[in-house]
Amino acid sequence: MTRILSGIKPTGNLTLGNYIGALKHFKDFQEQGEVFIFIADLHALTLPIDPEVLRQNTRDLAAFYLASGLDPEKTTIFVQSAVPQHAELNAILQNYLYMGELSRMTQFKEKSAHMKDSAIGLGLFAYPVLMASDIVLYDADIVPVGEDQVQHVEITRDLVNRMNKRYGEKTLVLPNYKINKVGARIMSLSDPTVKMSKSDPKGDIFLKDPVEVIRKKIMSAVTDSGSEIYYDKENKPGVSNLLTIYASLKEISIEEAVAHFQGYRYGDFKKEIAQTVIDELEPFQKRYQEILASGSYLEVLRKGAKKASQIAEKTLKRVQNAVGLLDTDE
Ligand code: ATP
Ligand code: LTN
Repeated sequence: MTRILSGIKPTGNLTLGNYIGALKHFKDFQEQGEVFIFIADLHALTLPIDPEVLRQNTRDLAAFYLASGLDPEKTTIFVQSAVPQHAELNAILQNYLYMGELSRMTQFKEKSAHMKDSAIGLGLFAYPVLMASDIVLYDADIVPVGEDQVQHVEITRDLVNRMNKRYGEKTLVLPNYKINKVGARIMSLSDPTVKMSKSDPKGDIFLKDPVEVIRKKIMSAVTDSGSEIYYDKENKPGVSNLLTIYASLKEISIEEAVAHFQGYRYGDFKKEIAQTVIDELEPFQKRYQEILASGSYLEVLRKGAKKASQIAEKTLKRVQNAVGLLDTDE
């Protein structure tokens, strides 16, 4: 059976970008294979974060996962740090990714650009090693992610090929990334040339924003000069971003979205986009509140970690064995 795995870092308030690029689609994979969705809390430590904030973000993300329609009977939902095999495999795999290739990672370059060397943690640099461990531990075939994470799946593939060449073809399973045709990169509403990002919020719509705040943010989104509505990422990044948001929520193509808005003025265009976002997020927020208040997510996470750990242990043993670590229980 196809294994599908993905995760989100509990680094901040989830944005509409996270929802469209990742969260919204996770549930669709439940019909296509065996799904593992986790909270990448160890990854959240790669940049400074307050302990209480991290804990609360983790609870929030668990509730968001469940509110998005993930069914714990079908999907294994868990917290990364609750499955110790992630860190154990990381300790082995860190020897097979190299300084040169890690220093070329776009995410590392972007996140460390304004930091002094003396403040950049090793975890930020070695981020792709832990991410590769997350993926290969479950023999994942498919990794659904937004565009910004493709490079990390590619370096995981390099690592898998390297390991398999050295230790035998069956050591690790080679994963493929999967990105959405529409909505893999939602841009900031105030500066549509930069990604909407939860750790660097500029013109973001947060999944927890009250609906009237969402409406205000969309109504004041940067549009472009001219008055026509068409898709042109280079020259009309603001309008193109709003069209992308609309198309991905309505699950239609960009062409269909453009056709729909023919003859609209910017004001009415934005009004309709705002209502579309609200129609999607309002019921989602209600489910999220209920789940959070009931605390039901805790049992889901406990069961998920138990199941994940059993599967992860098999892979870990296989790798320990392949690289030559002695198993004294043998
Ligand atoms: P951070 O700002 O902390 O790096 P982030 O907002 O980029 O966080 P991640 O936890 O890195 O969020 O990403 C979770 C998932 O959401 C990933 O699959 C990522 O590709 C996707 N994603 C993040 N931002 C966007 C965006 N603007 N558009 C589409 N998908 C996105
Ligand atoms: N790096 C990812 C989060 C993440 C992930 C993973 C995604 C950590 N491990 C494994 C898919 C598979 C991010 O920043 N979105």
